[in-house]
Amino acid sequence: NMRKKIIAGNWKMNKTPREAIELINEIKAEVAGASCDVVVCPTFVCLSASAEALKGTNIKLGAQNVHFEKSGAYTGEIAADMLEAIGVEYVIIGHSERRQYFGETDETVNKRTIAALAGSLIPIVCVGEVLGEREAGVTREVVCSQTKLAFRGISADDAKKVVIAYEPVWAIGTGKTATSAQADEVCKIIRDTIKELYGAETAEEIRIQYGGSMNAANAAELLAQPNIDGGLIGGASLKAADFGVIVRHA
Ligand code: 3PY
Repeated sequence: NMRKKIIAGNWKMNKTPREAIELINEIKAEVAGASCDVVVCPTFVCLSASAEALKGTNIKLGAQNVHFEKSGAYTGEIAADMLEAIGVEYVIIGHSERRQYFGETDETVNKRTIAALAGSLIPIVCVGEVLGEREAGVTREVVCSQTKLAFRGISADDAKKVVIAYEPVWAIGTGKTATSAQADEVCKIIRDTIKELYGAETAEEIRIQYGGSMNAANAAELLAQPNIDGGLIGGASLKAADFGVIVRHA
């Protein structure tokens, strides 16, 4: 396929601005000349400093969330235009940690995705089943439904820009990884869902990452799967050398 791979680091709630700059300087050296898209997603308070540190590099900047309203009385929230104005190009939406701990629902994921696209940000929309759902054999139903709801009201032109991250929740921060066959199978299910919604061309173009304890040791095999177009990297994205290895495998 013609899809350009994309490796994004989800730094979660780690690093001060000073530490973010240090890590970016280490990562810069590791990923110079990468043939894939490379994105780092620090916390909101690190974004401005990170944007400065990333100038002139091949690394793009992403945020970890975005609010769906444009402005107003939403204490503590941040709008897409504000992110775009400081050099943010990507935004993670609906990460399982937000679904688990912060009341994120399929409906708010959809609203954030629409707002991100309206603000010229590329959404990285996370979907994935929890352990109980996998064990109950309903993984297909869960990810199909999450995908359909996330894309509700989004045009085919916009849909193509979206990156989907398949993150089996049982493999996040647990050290457990889906086997490459399991991961590819679900990424294929997601691609088929996009085909159902938007047709074969969009399904062929849209990029689907695997996320969930992807690391320097397992990245090569996961990234070699036909339906896996990259990775959303947790812990390993905080280690420049490991992140570099993953990027070189993409
Ligand atoms: C992980 O690998 O732990 C992730 O959550 C990536 O987003």
